[in-house]
Amino acid sequence: MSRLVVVSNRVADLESGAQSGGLAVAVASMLEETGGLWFGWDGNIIEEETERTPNIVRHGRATVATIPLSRSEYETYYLGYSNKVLWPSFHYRLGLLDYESSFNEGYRRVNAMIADHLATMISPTDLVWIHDYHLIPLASELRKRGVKSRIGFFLHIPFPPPDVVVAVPEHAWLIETMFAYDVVGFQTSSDVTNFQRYVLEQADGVLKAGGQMSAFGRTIVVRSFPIGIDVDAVAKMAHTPEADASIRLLATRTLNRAQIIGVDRLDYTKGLPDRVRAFRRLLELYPENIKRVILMQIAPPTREEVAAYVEIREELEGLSGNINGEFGDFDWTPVRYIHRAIPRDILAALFRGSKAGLVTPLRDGMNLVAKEYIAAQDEDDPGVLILSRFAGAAEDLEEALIVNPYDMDDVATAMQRALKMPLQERVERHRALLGRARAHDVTHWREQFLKALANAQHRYAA
Ligand code: ADQ
Repeated sequence: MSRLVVVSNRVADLESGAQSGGLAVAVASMLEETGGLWFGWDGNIIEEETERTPNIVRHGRATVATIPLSRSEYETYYLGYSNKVLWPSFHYRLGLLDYESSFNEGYRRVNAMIADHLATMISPTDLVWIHDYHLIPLASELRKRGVKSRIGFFLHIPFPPPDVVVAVPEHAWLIETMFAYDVVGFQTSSDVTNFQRYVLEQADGVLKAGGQMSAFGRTIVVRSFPIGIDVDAVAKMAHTPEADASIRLLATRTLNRAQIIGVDRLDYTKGLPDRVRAFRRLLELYPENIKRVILMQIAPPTREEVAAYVEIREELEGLSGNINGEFGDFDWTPVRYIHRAIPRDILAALFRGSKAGLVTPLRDGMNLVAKEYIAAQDEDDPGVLILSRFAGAAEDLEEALIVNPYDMDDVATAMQRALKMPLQERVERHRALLGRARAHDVTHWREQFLKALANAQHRYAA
């Protein structure tokens, strides 16, 4: 069997199990099962750009190799091109795009540096799986260094329509590098369509049978592979005696008020201010909820060195404070906002103890929180998932209450409907959603991708 080599910007700490990003959760569970090599940045920043050798640690069946970034690499590759250019624009937020040419230079340099290290660690029979927008050109750098293994790429964030992509500085170069892969995977069929349209319209490409595309003299497989979660692991965490105790305690502390929960990195793509505004609208349109409902928003900090993230935090805190000041009372705080990461088992218990899960991103590749909320529910008395039509998850999770996160009244009405929904309807919707979360779980995602990669025509074979 081929060895699996996974490359992602960050690697999770397999020892402590502390991982808050969706990608880290998915990759960690995969490597613990199959073994192999995981290569990425260790999260450290060194002041001088010196020669580095990867730090290699074995953890069970997995080997984890990490390197630090220099200050300038961090600022140009990570904060710059990845998070001030690709992240906003691929989430359709061109207004937040902030470009300097040094960003693209740093992005190229770091991908080349990673390829220098990795090329010596890869053998031709390895299956190499590269993840996400930080590392799009990595395969082309590896090919320049003679790597002939099968290499696949999975984009965890959306791929926008060509009209948006062409606004990305260096897009022509960037998209051409994607043709150095054997398989390019996206979260949803609309991401695939957007990519195909770009290649047809901007690169004179050709769409072929079996999801293949040709351009730049190369043919690659392009498909969607919707990512999922480990459903049983979340369900188990939500149903331990400790979880039961946490839920009872929560009910006592909140005087049995209905809780609506949101859990998201504090990112401007997640629609948090709009969500809080919609909660205010719920209280205005349906005042019977005053003193009866709580919005619990858990939003750990992320990328705080990018100005847009500081602004979104201030906006969210201002809005939550306003509602609490205006509607709250000595015995009721309408919005409870927690700005830190929470252990995954507590999160699962909180999901189970909440009447509704509010997942309303303005744009999201998939959104694993939606699937975790479903997995954590009591099958006999489940809560209701309210899901943005702009989350990749909405393509599959049809039985959720699908909303437009830009329309406060729409979201407020869905919250009211969720709070009032009869048991039978909740059970039926939940059963269907759980079936979907199971059918498209993390194992299915991984197996489908690796099967496509193993079966891809080996065009680089010596
Ligand atoms: P993210 O943008 O990080 O992921 P998401 O898919 O929701 O978004 O995953 C977040 C993960 O972090 C979930 O597993 C969640 O439980 C966890 N998490 C969030 N807040 C937490 C907290 N306070 N404490 C502990 N854990 C917390 C990116 C893309 C998504 C895509 C995933 C996977 O942006 O669209 O679904 O990758 O591909």
